[in-house]
Amino acid sequence: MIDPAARAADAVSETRLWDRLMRLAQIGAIPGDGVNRPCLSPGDREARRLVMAWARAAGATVSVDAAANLFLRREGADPTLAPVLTGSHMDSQPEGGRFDGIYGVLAGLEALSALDDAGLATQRAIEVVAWTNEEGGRFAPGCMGSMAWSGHAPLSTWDEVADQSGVTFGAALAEHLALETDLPQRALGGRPHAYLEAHIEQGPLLEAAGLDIGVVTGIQGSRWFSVTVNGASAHAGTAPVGLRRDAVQDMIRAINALNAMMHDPADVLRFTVARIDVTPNTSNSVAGRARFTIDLRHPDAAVLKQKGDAIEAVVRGALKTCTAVIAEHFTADPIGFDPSVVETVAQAAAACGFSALRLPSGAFHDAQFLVSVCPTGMIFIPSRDGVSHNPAEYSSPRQVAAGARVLARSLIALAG
Ligand code: HGY
Ligand code: MN
Ligand code: MN
Repeated sequence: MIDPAARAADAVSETRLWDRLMRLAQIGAIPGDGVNRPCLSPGDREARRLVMAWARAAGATVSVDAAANLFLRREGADPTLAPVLTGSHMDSQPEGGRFDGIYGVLAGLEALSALDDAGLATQRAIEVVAWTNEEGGRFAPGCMGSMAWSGHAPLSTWDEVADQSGVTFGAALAEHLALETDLPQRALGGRPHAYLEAHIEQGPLLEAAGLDIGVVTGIQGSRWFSVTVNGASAHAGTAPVGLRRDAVQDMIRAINALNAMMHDPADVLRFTVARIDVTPNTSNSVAGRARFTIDLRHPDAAVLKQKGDAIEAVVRGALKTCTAVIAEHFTADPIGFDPSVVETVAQAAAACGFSALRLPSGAFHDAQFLVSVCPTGMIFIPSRDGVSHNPAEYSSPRQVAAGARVLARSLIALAG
């Protein structure tokens, strides 16, 4: 009698998983094999309906909560036991790839289908979740669905957060939920037995080392800020430079001062300014306002605190003629995953005959907010050239299947 976990891993179908990934990649496809599928958009809803259809065909039940987190549930033998949760997110960056997030949802669904194909029952139910707005691309910050679900912040926190067209998160969520009233509703929150998320590494380490699987040990911390520099718009031809309150020039001074403060010779600290909005944003009006975002990351909580807390003073010290408003929008502390879940993943990878490396995650994930709710872990598969948040993001059919095999084995171990 072959060990059930081995049967589950063997029943994972590389073809079925790859075909589903490529089918989802058609929803919101952009040139260069990329995807633009913002959360709570028509494309997001189309993708969800497709995944729900596949889940129902595999005998799973579907439900959604007040944050539009989507759950696909496969019953266990004992309904009184807390379920094992797996999954990730379905929303993408505006110029994202075909694997970030959606891979973890489809790998979870593939594990359910593999259990069915192998004729296996588990003691605990297994639920695959698609968290709302992990990316924070359309509505900042990210991880709103998992933060609301885990009690990290109330859902109403982000009601007034607007996207670039002025639509608020609250309005987009209400519109979305009204289009999914045919789905069973469930309460926001829960206490699963464990949570395990499969995801692409989004970095170069596994590929560089020629390894199959990442046994993720934790996630570095992240802090998101916005800086709004307020000056006065003026005529580009007539206003003397000496009398201007030029928000763009002061923004540049502030960013240069921050670059100096954030410089890390060891290249561990991650400081990114990647979104800039200028008003009135015309070539012949001196900018009255300039807003830029800060994405700050580090594995050491003390460094993250020290550098993040210093931002306001450094910005204010750099300004010449303008004022500034600095706000923090997202704080995710560095976390370590549960050693028992990490070990479960390591043993599953070994049992599958895959080479593996223990490593922390440079990217944040919904798993960061599950750590406070239940024993949590992650599985990585390699990313070609370490590229992600870019249409060129790629993992091979063999790699996506390997991650799903390790996930299937791990879920069997966790769900009994
Ligand atoms: O930004 C991140 O780390 C994640 O990929 N959204
Ligand atoms: Mn992701
Ligand atoms: Mn991402």
